[in-house]
Amino acid sequence: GQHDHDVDVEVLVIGAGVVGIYALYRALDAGFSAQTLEAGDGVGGVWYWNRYPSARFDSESYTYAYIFSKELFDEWRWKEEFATQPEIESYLNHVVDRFDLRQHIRTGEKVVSADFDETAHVWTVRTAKGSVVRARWIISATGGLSVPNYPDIDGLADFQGQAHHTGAWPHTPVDFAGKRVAIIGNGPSGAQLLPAIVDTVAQVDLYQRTPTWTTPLNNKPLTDERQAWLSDNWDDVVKILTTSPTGFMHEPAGKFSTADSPEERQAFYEKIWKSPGFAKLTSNYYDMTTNREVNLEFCDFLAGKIRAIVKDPVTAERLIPKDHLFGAKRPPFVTDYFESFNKPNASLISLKETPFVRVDATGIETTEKHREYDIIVFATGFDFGTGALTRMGVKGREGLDLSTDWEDGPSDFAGFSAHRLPNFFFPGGPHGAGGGNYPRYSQDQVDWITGTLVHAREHGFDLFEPTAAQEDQWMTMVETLAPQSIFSAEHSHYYGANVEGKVRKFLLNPGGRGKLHEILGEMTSTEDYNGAFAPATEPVSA
Ligand code: NA7
Repeated sequence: GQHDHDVDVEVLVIGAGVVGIYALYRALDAGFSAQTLEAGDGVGGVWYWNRYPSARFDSESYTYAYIFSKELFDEWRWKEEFATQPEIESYLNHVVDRFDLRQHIRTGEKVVSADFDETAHVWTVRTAKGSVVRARWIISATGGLSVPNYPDIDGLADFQGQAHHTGAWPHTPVDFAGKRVAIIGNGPSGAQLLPAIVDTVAQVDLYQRTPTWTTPLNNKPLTDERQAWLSDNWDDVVKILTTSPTGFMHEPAGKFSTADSPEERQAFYEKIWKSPGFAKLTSNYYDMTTNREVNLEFCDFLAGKIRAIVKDPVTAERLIPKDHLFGAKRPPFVTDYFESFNKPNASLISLKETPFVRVDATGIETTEKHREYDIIVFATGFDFGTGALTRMGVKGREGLDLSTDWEDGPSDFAGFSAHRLPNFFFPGGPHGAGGGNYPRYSQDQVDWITGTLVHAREHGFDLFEPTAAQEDQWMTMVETLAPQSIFSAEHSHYYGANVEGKVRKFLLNPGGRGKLHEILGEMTSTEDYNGAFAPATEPVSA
């Protein structure tokens, strides 16, 4: 290939999670010299850090996993429809070795600054350890859910027991046996952890701020028949996963709620309750998320299920959401969540009724009383979308500084690039994921990004930067369609609401795959991507 003498490496990938591993694979496969810097001491990203008991997929294992290689699919056998973290971490390590990527990945290297040389068109990246890498292109696959969010409670630092965040879980397994445990937060992480430890601990209290429409995951072993079917129908599987609006394989309902009588609707809801994972959204009535009446009817059905499962009526009422419709917040899909509250050693504490007063050396005090704990678990989520990018010391053109320029919310193009941020891509970034299967959205982005780098090489461009007009077009789409997104509840991490002091702006792509490809298609209609590419300052080849 060509040699670029100004740089150490043509493509620098930051992060070796699901998206970063794929970006590295694609860049090398396209013939670029490439390297990855990863903050953790191992690969896996989310699946490296979130090692709490029973952390698992709630997308089907084979729809979340890579689909670029049928050989990879055929060689790897998932144990369950929804795999647990240790299996996922093994898989990602397997992929890294299988495609000979490990030699290109430097772990334990946390990026602390990235500066762009506007004359040479080169990024200089520095790490906490003092490593320096000069690269033409950066693909920052630093994750949407990678910076843990902690609650702001008085006295947090005074606690003398163990305290762990689900998203920064220690490598030495935490011994829960006989312990008094507090779990703060009831999103997917807190909801997964509770049933996993309830039979081991002496006592577990789950501190809930906002109830969620949690439904059963309906996990099961991945059968030989299913594996064989997936393999035999691989081309169709790939087609569905790369074209369906959500990136899932669930059968659509094929009907609106109005097609069924009230009795038929109840029977349909029973079927939905028993369906796997996200099928409760993707296989539900077409108008479930747009028709308030039918959504309220489904919420009544779910509330009935909660009342039937949870024996203590006060706890049951506390667990039923009153402030948002089904699907408006990203719902957790978890086995035995509500059932856990029937155990004599588990209780639910409503922070709406009895807020935190303070944490002290021995435990947590609410307005109701003080409770002693050995372990406090923060299942309090992440600084979603922008958290990692704004903490990495990224400085673009004309003084662009992500740490301050995005204080009022991120401004970007296609959820992976930005005006005044040349040659810098961030797949899986803010406005990246739509309402669907995260890796499938990120795959679209990585394929487009690496395709664009090939285009640049072929046409002698060494500078890519979306124009202000292109960014405006994208951001107008985001702002216009945000109110129509299914994840429209403003009290959610998709609006930054879980992070104290964070501006409330919608952080997903509300236009989904359709709008993404439409807007990218407009950009790529000319050789210079309608002004996004500038000609190379000097010949790229030696
Ligand atoms: P989530 O889904 O952001 O959930 C965080 C939970 O923590 C949620 O219940 C929050 O309540 C709660 N929380 C956050 N801050 C506080 C404070 N200060 N006090 C009390 N409770 C608090 O994070 P997860 O890790 O569960 O899931 C992240 C992603 O993983 C998820 O989207 C899937 O992609 C899988 P709130 O609702 O804000 O009132």
